[in-house]
Parts: sequence; structure tokens; C-alpha cells
Amino acid sequence: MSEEVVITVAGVGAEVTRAQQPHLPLLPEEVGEEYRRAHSAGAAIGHIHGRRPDGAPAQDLETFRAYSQAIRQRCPIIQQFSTGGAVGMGVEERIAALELAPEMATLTLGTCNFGDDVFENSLPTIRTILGRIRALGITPELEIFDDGMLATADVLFGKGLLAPPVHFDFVLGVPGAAAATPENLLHFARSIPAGCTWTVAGIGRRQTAMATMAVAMGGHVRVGFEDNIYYRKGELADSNARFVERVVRIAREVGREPATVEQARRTLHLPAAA
Ligand code: KMH
Ligand code: ZN
Repeated sequence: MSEEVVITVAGVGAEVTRAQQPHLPLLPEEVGEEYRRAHSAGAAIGHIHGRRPDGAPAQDLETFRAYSQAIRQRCPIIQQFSTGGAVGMGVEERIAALELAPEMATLTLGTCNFGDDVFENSLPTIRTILGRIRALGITPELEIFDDGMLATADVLFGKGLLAPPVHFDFVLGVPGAAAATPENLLHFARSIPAGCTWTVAGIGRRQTAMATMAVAMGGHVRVGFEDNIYYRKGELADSNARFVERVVRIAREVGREPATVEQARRTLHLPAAA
């Protein structure tokens, strides 16, 4: 079991609005400050979506350049760009910002319902995104929303398009995909090849329960406004860092420390920083 817990902050997302969460960062300086605070609290990876100043989701190069620079000026957190974007975006729109060659990028391994919408990730879409990730020397994180996506991972391993060890993120609790239950988390964690690592992103009120399980199981944790806006029932969180602080407290109670950026790179088999 990995001793350190790699904590990812997903602080922006594509769906949550300022009306729902007044502390949602949108401008580059706001995003930079939010990720700096989350890094100081113990986050090693920053999962990044782009937004326009009015909150509309945006996956363009300039938005990501501004966010990336604002974060890098303030902290050395590992930058992980979303290639999921928002539902309804075309694949080229979703991956435009990868030209900036972040250390990591997400890759969702299948289509699923997403509330009233459909999050489209056909095999051609997956191959296009993976091809761009590979061409740019980026490390993928495999996003698994339901069981069929694990089967697709096996297909990609079988074809040699991916090779272990890779890092998975189990996104549990999206309406329309796998529920955030202990049974599902156990099943997912047992289903990946030996040597691979995993994070859980519990959606909504299941975030802390899933995080606590992951800490006990030797996995890693994602928190943040993308997945959950409430610190507890009826109480909005006042920052993403607040969620990170809670994971750090839980981890320390069971003898694990939050991974530093360098420890996270080693745990997730990322190339060392230049
Ligand atoms: N916004 C969701 C539809 C990712 O970042 O790679 C997809 C998503 C996945 O957030
Ligand atoms: Zn995302």
C-alpha cells in the first residue's frame, strides 16, 4: 500500500455554477489562488477545466494558458487538464488545450448518462484523445464512471494502446453511472491490473465516505467543487482547500500523509520534473 495519499483538487469543473457555489473560481487569478490554497493544504494534483468569466465552460487554449500560468506562478501542483470538458462539446474542442503539454490529462473510457445529458466517449473519441495525449508526451489518468469502462480499459491494454502501470480515477455517484457505494469501489479497485494506482472521486454527499474508504484501502482521493459543493449537509464549503484539509485529517488518523508533488510523481509513475 502506498503510504502517502495523493490528493487531487478538482476545483472548477464544467457544470457547477456561481449561483450554486459563490466561491467557485472563474478568473485566472481566482483559479490560481484557489489551487495555491489547495496545494498548501495538501493537494498534489490540480484537475483543471476552463471557464469564461461568465462561467460558460471553455476548453480553448487561451483559457487554459491563462489558468495554467496563474497556477504555476503560485504553486508547483501537478496540472491535469480535463479532456472531458462539458457534455455536448466536440472531441477537437475538448482536446484543444493539450497543445500546452500539461503533465497529465484525463481520458474517459466510455459513454454514460450524465444527469439528463449523455457524456459521449465512443471508441473513436477515446482513440483520438489517447492519440493526442501520447503524441504530446502527456500522462493519462483513466476516468472510470461505470463497469463497462473497465472492460474498455482491458480492450486498450489488450491492443497495446495502453500498458500498465497506469493511474485510474473512479468517478462514483454521477446520476446515470455507477453509484458511490463501498461495493462498487471494492469491485473497481480489484478490477485493475497489478501495479496500477487509483483515485476515487465521490460525487455529492458521498464524497467524504468514498474518500475515507480510499484512504483505508491504500487508494488516493479527489475532492473539490467539480464533484461536491457542500462541506456537510446544508453548509456550502467556503473553499476547495477545506475539502483537502479534511482528507488530510482523515489520512493522518490512519497513519498516512498527503503526498508531496514529488511523491505523487513517483507514486503515479510520472516523469520527474524538468
Ligand atoms: N464534465 C464532465 C461531463 C473529465 O474532466 O475528464 C466530464 C468530466 C471528465 O469532467
Ligand atoms: Zn473533470
